[in-house]
Amino acid sequence: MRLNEFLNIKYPIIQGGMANIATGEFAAAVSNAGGLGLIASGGFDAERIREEIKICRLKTDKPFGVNLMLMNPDVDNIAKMLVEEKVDVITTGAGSPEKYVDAWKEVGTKVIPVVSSVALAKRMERMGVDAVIAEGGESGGHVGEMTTMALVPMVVDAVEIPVIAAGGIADGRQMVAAMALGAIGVQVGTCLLVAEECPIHENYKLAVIKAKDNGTVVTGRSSGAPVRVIKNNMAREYLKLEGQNVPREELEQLTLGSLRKAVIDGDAKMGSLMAGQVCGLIKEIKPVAKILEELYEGAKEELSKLYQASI
Ligand code: TUI
Repeated sequence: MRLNEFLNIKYPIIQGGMANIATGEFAAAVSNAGGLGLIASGGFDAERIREEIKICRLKTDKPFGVNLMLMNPDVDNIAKMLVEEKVDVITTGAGSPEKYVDAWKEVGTKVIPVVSSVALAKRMERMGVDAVIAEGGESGGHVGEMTTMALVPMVVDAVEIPVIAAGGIADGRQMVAAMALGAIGVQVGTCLLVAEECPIHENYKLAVIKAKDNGTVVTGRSSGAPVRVIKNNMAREYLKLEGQNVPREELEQLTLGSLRKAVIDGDAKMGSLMAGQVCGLIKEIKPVAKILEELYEGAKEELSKLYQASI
């Protein structure tokens, strides 16, 4: 079964969480364009997310979801609020949703955690989740160690539930590759940063377009809070702080605080511009509908080329 049938959407494409970026309005734009839009919870409290869910429901009649960032200080309240709101889908990131899965499943929500290892994927399957998103370290934001190319087929072999691929996917070639690895669909984030509807400062979008193949870096590897961002003064400063025994929580706050600086103020030098390695493939700002259509149609075209060429 393909992800679009599984979620009752047009394209087998889920939007990534994108803390401080993916509002209800943006998630609705993604869902209206045929993907699964997600409201991000990183940086928001439970009541703010409830408001965003309301906005999303006003702006779309298509399925949408919420991404629960498990390091959010208000995580317990958000998890409880999500039981009340009965959203279509909950994806989770940056931790294990163990405590909450049963309550969400009971109200009919599809639960799809992001995992960065085979062991986590198996643990999630035992918990009774509906699918997992196997996310490679090419992605933006909080990252694991494995690459998408290595992780996805290992997770596909290790679990019976459907697997969605994420990390390093921005065009049709990469989408076909993800399906060839056994994924039923993909999750994308970086290519949506440059959507016209994406509510980030234009400087952030321009930095994504300007970044080349080596334009991102992972900060926080040594302190246990690895986050991929566009290389700038902030990233260099963070890397320096890491060597000075600054507590993990403080570094996380620094990252989230400076994420807002990038998203709202457009501070491309001192803001934390979370983005994946695929930045180098992204060339222009476009409507979200065009980004999703080109990704899907591009994948179909690449697949037929592969079929004709054989190997
Ligand atoms: O969550 C993400 N990406 C994110 S979250 C985020 S907000 C943030 N801001 C500042 C500091 C940190 C985060 C930005 N980007 N991706 C999904 C993901 N989840 N990747 C890896 C994991 C993961 C890691 C550990 C999932 C589960 C896990 O479990 C640990 C355990 O054993 O409980």
